Amino acid sequence: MSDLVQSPAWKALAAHQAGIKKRSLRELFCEDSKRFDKLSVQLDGLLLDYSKNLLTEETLELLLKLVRQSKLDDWTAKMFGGEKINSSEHRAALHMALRAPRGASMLVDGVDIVPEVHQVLDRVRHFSEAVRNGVLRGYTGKPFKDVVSIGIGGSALGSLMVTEALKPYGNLKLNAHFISNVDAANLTETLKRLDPESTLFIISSKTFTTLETLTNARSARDWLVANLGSDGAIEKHFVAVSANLVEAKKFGISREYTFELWDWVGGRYSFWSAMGLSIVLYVGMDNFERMLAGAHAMDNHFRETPLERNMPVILGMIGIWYANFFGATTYAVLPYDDYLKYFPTYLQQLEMESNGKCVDRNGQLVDYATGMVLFGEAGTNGQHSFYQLIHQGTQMVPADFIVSVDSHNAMGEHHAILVANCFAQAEALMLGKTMEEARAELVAQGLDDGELELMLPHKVLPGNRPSNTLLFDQMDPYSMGMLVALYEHKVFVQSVVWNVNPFDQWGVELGKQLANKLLPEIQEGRHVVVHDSSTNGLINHFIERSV
Ligand code: G6Q
Repeated sequence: MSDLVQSPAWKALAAHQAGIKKRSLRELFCEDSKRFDKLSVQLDGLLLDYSKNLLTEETLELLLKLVRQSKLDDWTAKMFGGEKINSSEHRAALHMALRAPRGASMLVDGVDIVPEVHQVLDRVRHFSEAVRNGVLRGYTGKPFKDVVSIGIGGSALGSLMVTEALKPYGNLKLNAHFISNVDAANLTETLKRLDPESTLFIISSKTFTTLETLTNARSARDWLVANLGSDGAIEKHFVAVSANLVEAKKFGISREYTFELWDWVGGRYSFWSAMGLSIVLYVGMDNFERMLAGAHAMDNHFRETPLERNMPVILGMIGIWYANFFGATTYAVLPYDDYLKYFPTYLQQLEMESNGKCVDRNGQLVDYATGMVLFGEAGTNGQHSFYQLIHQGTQMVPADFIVSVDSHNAMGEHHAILVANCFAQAEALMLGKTMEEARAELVAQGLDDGELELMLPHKVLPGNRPSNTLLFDQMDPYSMGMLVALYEHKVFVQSVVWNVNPFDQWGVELGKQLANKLLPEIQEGRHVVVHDSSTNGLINHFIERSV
């Protein structure tokens, strides 16, 4: 058994859970009229209500013991101090430097990296303003109207998610498009509607070797050259964001149009850098800087606030409570904000790629869960599909609700209805509907006794389904920065307790290796026997059937 599972803090939580699971949230709220005041915390226009969780103050104390035993403070100091805590890749994880204000100092190998970060941000400002103002134009002299970002995974999801989230701040003269999938449908359907003369491509790839990205980038380059009739157009229409300046240059992108990235930034933590160029082009550098300021405020909160009032620590501990002590395997993120429709997709990578590990930092197999499968959808849409299982299914699915006080679109009753649904769902999950309540409802509907008894079990909702609610004043760029940094640090807190490295992703690398190996077999079209019978069978069937 692992040290973690044998530790007194873990055992105390396991014993405590046996008592808590017999309690109901209804009871917990009845017993303490101040529960909301005690179990909520605020920061810069963000309220985190975690009172609708199956926990008491004693639970939190025990969880805090677990966090303290993991030496979170030391790990946080190591991370902010630029130590190479991404041990399997021998790298620091200093995404916080990307949002550190000018004049701050953060060191990697004794070198202050904040000035470099600001040098690149200054270039991003200069470049984006020139594009937005029509000073930088395409090969034929037309201003840019469409920006197509080509990248995948960590080099795409953040920019896609934020560009959508900050649409109310978007430039109406520039359209943002994102191409990730190597399926030609993605590129073809996008290019169909675009004018090559006014289209700018951003090739976002830290390594500049990712098969999907390079395949899409080459096809986009072919399309541009075919339409504009000259290779000379490439350097006016292609921008690179990469740590691999050599490959970007070989592709034909000029140094002036290349923005660098560093090895101390992981892909899924990188959109705060030039990797967010498409965001900047769309919402402008001032708004991007407000987002960085929001993230920096969350960094400071995480570093400086006592653990018991620390938002990322609270969210992290609650996730651990359900994953490790209630056996929850699935977790829902439910933004009641249509602009946040890609937030669950973004978080899937952040949480599942970071902590989806089965060995600990020492290479030992773990004997405890290291995360939950995350899914979600903008409210109220999800209410009409998968919420049913969360209300009445057989498993616990803890949820995070996200909503704002103000709407960007003051239109009739829409926002009041949206917010009412959000609060009502969280309440209904918590309270459920008792047998007595269900019976009273059916009686009021005039059902006869026989029918009533048949209907009754279906109408009961067990309740006791936990959730957090994040209530923002407004989803502006600053809030956006806080929201993402909150989850980044939450994931870090959990990784420390679980003793896993949240900054590597060897499973992703495997995909990259395997596809490169199998591709020639598909392309050469010769009968194969080297794989298992299923893979051989699929390849051979494909080859036989393809024209
Ligand atoms: C993120 C992962 C992964 C990566 C992509 C794209 O943390 O490492 O999602 O971002 O595979 O990689 P490149 O940026 O190198 O193309």
